[in-house]
Amino acid sequence: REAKPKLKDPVTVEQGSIDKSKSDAEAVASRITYHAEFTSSFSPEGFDLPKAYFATAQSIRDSLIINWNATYNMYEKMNVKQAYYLSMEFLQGRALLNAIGNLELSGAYGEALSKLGHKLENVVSQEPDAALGNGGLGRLASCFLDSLATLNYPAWGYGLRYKYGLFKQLITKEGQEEVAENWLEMGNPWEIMRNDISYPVKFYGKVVTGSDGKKRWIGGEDIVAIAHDVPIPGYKTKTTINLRLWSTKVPSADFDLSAFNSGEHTKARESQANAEKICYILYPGDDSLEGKTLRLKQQYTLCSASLQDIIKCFERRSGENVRWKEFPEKVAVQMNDTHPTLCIPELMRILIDLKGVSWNEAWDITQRTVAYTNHTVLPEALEKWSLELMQKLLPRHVEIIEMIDEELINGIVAEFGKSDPELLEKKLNAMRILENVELPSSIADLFIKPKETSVVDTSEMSKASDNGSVADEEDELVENMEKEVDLPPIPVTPKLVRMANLCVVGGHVVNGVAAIHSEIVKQDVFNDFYKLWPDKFQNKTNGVTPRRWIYYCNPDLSRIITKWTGGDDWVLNTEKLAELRKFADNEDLQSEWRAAKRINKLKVVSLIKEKTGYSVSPDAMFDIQVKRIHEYKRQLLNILGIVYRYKKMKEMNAVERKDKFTPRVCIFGGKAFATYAQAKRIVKLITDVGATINNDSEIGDLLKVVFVPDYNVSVAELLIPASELSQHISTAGMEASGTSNMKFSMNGCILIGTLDGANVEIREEVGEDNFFLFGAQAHEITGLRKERAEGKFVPDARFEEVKEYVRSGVFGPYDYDELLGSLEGNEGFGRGDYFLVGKDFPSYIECQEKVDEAYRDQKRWTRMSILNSAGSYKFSSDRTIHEYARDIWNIQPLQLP
Ligand code: T68
Repeated sequence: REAKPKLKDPVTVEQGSIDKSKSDAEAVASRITYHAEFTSSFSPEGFDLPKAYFATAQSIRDSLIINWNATYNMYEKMNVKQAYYLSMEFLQGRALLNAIGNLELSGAYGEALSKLGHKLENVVSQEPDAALGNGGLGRLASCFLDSLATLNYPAWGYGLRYKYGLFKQLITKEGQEEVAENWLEMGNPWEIMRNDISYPVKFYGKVVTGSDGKKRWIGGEDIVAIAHDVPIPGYKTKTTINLRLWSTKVPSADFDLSAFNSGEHTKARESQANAEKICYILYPGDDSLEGKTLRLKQQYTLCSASLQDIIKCFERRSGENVRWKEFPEKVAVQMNDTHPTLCIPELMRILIDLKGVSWNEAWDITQRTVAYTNHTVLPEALEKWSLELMQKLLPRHVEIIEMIDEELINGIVAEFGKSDPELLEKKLNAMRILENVELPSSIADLFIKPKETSVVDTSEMSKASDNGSVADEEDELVENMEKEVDLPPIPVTPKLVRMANLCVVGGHVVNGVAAIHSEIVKQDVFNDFYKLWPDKFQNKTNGVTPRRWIYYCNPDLSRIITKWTGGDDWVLNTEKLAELRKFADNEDLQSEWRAAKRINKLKVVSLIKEKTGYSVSPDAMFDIQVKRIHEYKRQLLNILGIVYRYKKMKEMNAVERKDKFTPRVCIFGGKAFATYAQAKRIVKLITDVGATINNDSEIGDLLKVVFVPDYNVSVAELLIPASELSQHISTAGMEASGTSNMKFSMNGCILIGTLDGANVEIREEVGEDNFFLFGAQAHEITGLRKERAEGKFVPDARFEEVKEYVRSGVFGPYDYDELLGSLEGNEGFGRGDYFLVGKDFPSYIECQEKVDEAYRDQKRWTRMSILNSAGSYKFSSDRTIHEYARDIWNIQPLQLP
């Protein structure tokens, strides 16, 4: 037997990069010029900013690759347990400043670039954001990678390499417009394409049983997923972990040469285009069947390619002794929400069909390997897939899911017995993975009324009459029959796969992302499961990386923190921030603190001028709400509060106005999902209100309203450090956690918010005097909605007044009936104010009056601001990652020598 090839000794940065004989800056400069000459994709003359950015990035990438290789080799050699974070989204933002800083080369790079004629900050701002995500969920994944690398945990991220990032948002007179974001247009210096790491991924086809009784999935459409590795450097450590992103193409032979030669050029490339489109964009519109199919293909591609890769790694590291039951001792798979749920049946399929593991053993391995994080309680956001579609696309997986569902049914029957059919039916309805799918007859017989689930033909009509929607359609049907029209089959309750239930059943841990959210997960969303398996449920309050979200984005504040806490170790141990508490009233700290805020505000004054044309005063309070536009996040409450403020100002004379109101710049930012009409109307209202108020000379600097277009990670890095008040005002119980609330608090911003998500814990940490609280609480919401539905709710006169004011046309001719109607009864556009904007409006505007008052006392305000930074130490993603590592993944840190 041949000896195993020896693993190479890890190469270190010192060996491979900077020439120590020269000064660091000189060495860096020569590396940059080397890349400008030899690896550049620009013409030889000149060294303008885009070229400088690429050469700088390529020079730092060399160091990252050296550390990446060393980290990889160490994991291979030590065969440690590794965690794999599977996510459809990673919202990485820019990488250059972070990489330079983490490698502790900021000084050298600054100096080198200035020798070459550029400022580091200008070079850095050339980089397009990597926006492979929508919002919080994707940004959380990126913060986690940063913490994993920094804390030396053996872990990788897996995602998809979307050709186009999240759309670019334009704000026009019509409101939001979406434009494709071609972030890879100029090339991506951060990725390493691995031509030798690719896996086949199959769709459609059929399942056959071989003579050995083994199932085989054959035929169908085959594509290939190719690995692109993005090095993720830890802060002040050599550990550089990996974000592996998959792109898709057809197997290389799949080019129809004869079609091409006979002139059918498009046809020749058809299968290639079909394969590539899987990774075109994040969340393609799914109103059409094509759109739905594409999304499911995306999810399966991520799961299948990543698991094949993880399994190959396990086999490679096991050498000749592959013991499948030890798989969970080497591998932890975290599913970031339900989008990677197909990991469960895919792992089962590979283990059973390809590796010969028995069903029971495969199920045990799968359960011990995967865990699920829930990020939402909104019922409409809990994913359900059409069983029919899934059956076509992934026939073998559906067989496996059906088996899992059947075992679950048996388990539920064993637990609750058959003596109380009503209870049993209730449990089965809530917990089954398959919805609207017949029960096995032995169980169905227990219930008097079997549920009708299939497509109804006319002969079946009488049976379906117990179902409201079917009955309505039935009337139409009869009417149509009388007209003798051709009748399409009526779709009835479609058969669905509930992905969240599959996650809860198939994983060993389910976690929520803030304390209150995890309680809702247990008591409401998955209550039946919680009662059955209480130990499966955990809380992991989110966190954000203090590197990106204070240290790099707010250098002025960072210097102050370092000075007053006696060193920069707070960047790694945020507990140190708490030491600022002792100095909250210290006048020197206070004036330094305010000066830093002012510098950051001045940057935003320029940003606003550049992006919107509006001039705003740095002396006014910067009041910010930036997040995805959603009705539950209630940007509408904020803008109606502003409208109320404006109306009151107009009713006063100049002296009264100045006396009563604190000057404010109200800043909004965020994208509305392209097909979310109501969210887009909210954007339109904000910009219309801004256009009126900002041009009202009577009001001047007392109130400005701006919508910063195309909010993304880089814009957040500018806005958050400049913020003084930030709004986290979701209907209580609806925001799972929120993470920008943590970033704002860290940067000395005071929050106005409801008792929702992580607000609850932030308020606990920073102290209730340093948080502006208003609004109904989560436990009251159901009752309030009921009251509203019964017509018992009497809206506050101020709320009626403000809606009337908008309707009067002060903010332009746009018809706001559909938007404002949603806050009213149930007639016409009325949607019964599901998000309770009307209910919370009075307490919100009263709370805003307290904000004005507090801001007038700058000493008090600065104290509150300092106490926010000081109290934010808990919300570092380092703390969160330690908890995941300890309580879910069971992985240990491993540091390079
Ligand atoms: C967010 N969820 C939560 N979802 O809204 C936020 N959903 O409270 C929380 O802080 C954050 O997750 C991190 O835990 C999302 O961002 C999505 O983006 C999403 C995307 C597709 C389908 C469903």
